[in-house]
Amino acid sequence: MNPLVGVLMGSESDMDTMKKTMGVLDDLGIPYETKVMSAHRSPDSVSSYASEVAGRGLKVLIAGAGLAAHLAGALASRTVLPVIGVPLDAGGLGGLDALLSTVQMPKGVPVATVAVGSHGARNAAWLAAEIIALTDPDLAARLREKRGL
Ligand code: RP5
Repeated sequence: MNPLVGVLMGSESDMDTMKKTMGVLDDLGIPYETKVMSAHRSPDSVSSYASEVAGRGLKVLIAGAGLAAHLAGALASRTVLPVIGVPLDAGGLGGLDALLSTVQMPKGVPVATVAVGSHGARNAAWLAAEIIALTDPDLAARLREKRGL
């Protein structure tokens, strides 16, 4: 199936946490693709990915990064797809550095920012599912069933 969600992360070292995102997407039956790219170490890859991804039919991007976490914002600067940012605790400031870097976007370029770490990683997938469910009644029904609503 063609991916509906892009799960991006700034480093291979983010993989363990971002696997929580993938686990929820797997449970919900939502196809996704995953890539490692960095706003700082591979900015050209981030720019070209964000520019072409909507044209391939993806609906939502989820970006996890730690430290000066600019991946979600850099993606959002190049697409009008919804971007969900997952701030990660890469050491030092307990993830507060990544939280502020991800959430404090200027007007007109939103990043929907979830909690630091594994709770946020899981919720990013739930939120992406809720966005996709706006136009997918079967998925909306699955979400209601899993949430007991
Ligand atoms: C960020 O720097 C990444 O998202 C990661 O959380 C952090 C550390 O990256 P590595 O030095 O482990 O590659 O860009």
